[in-house]
Amino acid sequence: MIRDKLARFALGAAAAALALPAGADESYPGSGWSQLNMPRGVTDISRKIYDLHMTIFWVCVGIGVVVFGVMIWSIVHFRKSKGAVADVNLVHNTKVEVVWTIIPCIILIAMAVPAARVLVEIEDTTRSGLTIKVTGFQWGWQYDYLDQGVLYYSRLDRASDAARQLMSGIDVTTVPHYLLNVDHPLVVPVDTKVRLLITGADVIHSWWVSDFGVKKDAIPGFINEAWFKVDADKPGIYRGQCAELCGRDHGFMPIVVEALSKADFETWLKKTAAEEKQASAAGEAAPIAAPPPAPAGTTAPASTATAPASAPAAAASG
Ligand SMILES: [Cu+2]
Repeated sequence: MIRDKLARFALGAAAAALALPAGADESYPGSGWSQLNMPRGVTDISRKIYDLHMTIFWVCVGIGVVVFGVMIWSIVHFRKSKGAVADVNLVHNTKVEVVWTIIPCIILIAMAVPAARVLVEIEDTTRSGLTIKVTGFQWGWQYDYLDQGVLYYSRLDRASDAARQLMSGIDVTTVPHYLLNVDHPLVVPVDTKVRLLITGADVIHSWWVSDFGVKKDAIPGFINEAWFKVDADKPGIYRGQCAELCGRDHGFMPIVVEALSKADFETWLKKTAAEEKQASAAGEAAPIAAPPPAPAGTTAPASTATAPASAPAAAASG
């Protein structure tokens, strides 16, 4: 019975994977078989990381084929039934030992050189055009455009939040981008080096958008740096998630980044800054800067109740 069910599930999954060629769904560029691998992404760094990953993957495949090939060939050819007798005198062979030390050393150095080059580039946050402070909290993100006076929260969108509640009765397949959508995405310009200053307000989170090749821990008391520069011809919406188990609602704090053309970004920035200024002059929190409300239909535990209070405090001190 269970075996039947499993077989049907496996068949269904295989059929689904085959039916979905890469890029079938605009919103999920990595559908189908390509989901088994990391994406090439939309930044220069993400492509370098991908190429490095593939180079080292094929080196590993080559080593695997050679090592297992020799092993299997030896087992088959020198088996007891063929009259093979163990050589009990061979305990040491300097030549072989030198070879099997030098060859792996050369392979390791050959892999370390390009890897180090990409790592250095990943860490180089100099000459950025825009700096945004990213604060992870239980359970959402706060984006602070340090030089532009724009600050707001980004949380799981209301439709996903309503559908995820126990016995909500909502078919989650009808919710667009279920659990991968937010109310206010991070908005950035394309073709601009965006530097992120990443920290945490309560526990450790991790800001991860694989299309940018960025995954950085958000640690309370520390500022981690990361950067990305979206290709000039790739404005669009990119999705990610918190990648550090951070508590009860870890699975419900997605990341959405909207990459706009430079002109559109300037328009958005001016409009948002003006809205926030107006709201603070009127003595009220700007609609998109309001602290996140407790999720509807849940009894908030102590940690949820303190999260909105600690997040603005962290912002004020930053
Ligand atoms: Cu988190």
